[in-house]
Amino acid sequence: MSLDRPLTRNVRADRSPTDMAAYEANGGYQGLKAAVGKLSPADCLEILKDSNLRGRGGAGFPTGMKWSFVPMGDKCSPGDKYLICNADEMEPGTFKDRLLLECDPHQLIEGMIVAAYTLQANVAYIFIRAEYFKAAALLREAIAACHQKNYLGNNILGSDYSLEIHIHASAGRYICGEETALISSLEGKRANPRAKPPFPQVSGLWGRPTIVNNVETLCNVHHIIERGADWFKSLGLTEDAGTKMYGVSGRVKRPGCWELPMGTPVREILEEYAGGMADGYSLKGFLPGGGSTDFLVGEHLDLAMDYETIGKAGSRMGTGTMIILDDKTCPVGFVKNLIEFFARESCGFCTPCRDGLPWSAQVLDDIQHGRGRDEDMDTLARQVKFIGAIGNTHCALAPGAMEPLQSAMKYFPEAFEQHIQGSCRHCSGGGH
Ligand code: L3W
Repeated sequence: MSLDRPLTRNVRADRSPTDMAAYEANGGYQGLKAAVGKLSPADCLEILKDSNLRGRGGAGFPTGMKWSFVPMGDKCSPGDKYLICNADEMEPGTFKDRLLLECDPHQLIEGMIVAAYTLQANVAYIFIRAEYFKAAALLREAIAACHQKNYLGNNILGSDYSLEIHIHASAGRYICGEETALISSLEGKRANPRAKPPFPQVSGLWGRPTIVNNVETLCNVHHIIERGADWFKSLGLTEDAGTKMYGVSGRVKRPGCWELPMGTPVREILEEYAGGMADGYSLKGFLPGGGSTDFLVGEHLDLAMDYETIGKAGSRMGTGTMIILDDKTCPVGFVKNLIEFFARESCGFCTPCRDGLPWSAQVLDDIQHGRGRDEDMDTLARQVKFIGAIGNTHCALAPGAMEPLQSAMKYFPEAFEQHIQGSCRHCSGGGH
């Protein structure tokens, strides 16, 4: 059976990714034409809500519900509203948005036009990771082509709706991907997260109603408006609708990224698409959706990769891009590497994150290098409990950092114990 893969249908090597004629020949900008000036923003919002689209950046918050918090009509004080595309992809092991940006920039632009129309925002931004300069150049080309066609600019296609999209390169910090830190950065301030509530939907960029959505989320929007909520729901294998960009990295035969029905089993992604474990390696565990999710293990391979199922198993689907831990890699070193990354990327605003993460990294370094003591396990357990509790920190960065640590201690306690006793099987046996 051939699969309906709306997001990657234009991913091909034989044409330029910014070729407007080729994009249109494959159904491109039909969603825009179906929506702008034809459907009311309220109708578009209803379709979106009905579709069950959930945010693809990591949290899985329902997109239509998020948009419905934006004050509209008489409820909104005069002034601008904003749409921001979060293209600051920096989650460890995550490279799905890069594929969408570099292979089909028009798709994101079309999704953003329909999203901005639904929200009645006249200004939108793409906040893009600084290193994604190739994607930024392609997006600029696509935006210029849209102006020529009057898909952007004043009175789009003769309607009374106007939109400008601007590209803003990130200053290069992981925390800029947190939506309120992103907004601070876009305003030219230090990228510190803000307290929520108020949520950006009510008070975001310059204090105005603002929607921040991930690249993959926005790429879905015009397909849904054009083809309907039932079509979108029919793409998924489970309750969570649509397709999903899944990825696998680590010691597998074919690391990569694929668009598959939402809810595809973990085993199928790993074995059929990533080709299974590389020769000489077996699976020890996996982080389902980037570096800030909890480990799952072999017993979870037959679970559906979706928000609900992976959540019930004690982790999160996150970005849907798995990082594989193999049997020859030391879990202690693996987790220390992640915690060091998060410690370095802390904004430094709150004490548990600023001081707690380097402390955790130091304890792990001691354990890894033969300076560990039995009581270090209690210290790590206390840190996991305190730093990992949402509410003890200013934002989700530090609790996210604790997820791989707490689950490594749960599933691979022997690795920590062996290190403390001076005989780690992975490290002494020529592991990594
Ligand atoms: C109104 C409420 N709105 C939540 C909205 C909120 C936001 C969205 C998700 O972090 C996670 C993080 C990373 N009223 C609301 C509400 N909202 N409650 O829903 O919010 P939230 O707070 O659940 O998550 P977040 O702060 O957006 C995202 C994890 O994803 N992650 C990281 C991914 C990183 C990338 C990247 O590099 N591009 O994707 C991976 O797992 O740890 O927990 O819009 O306003 N009551």
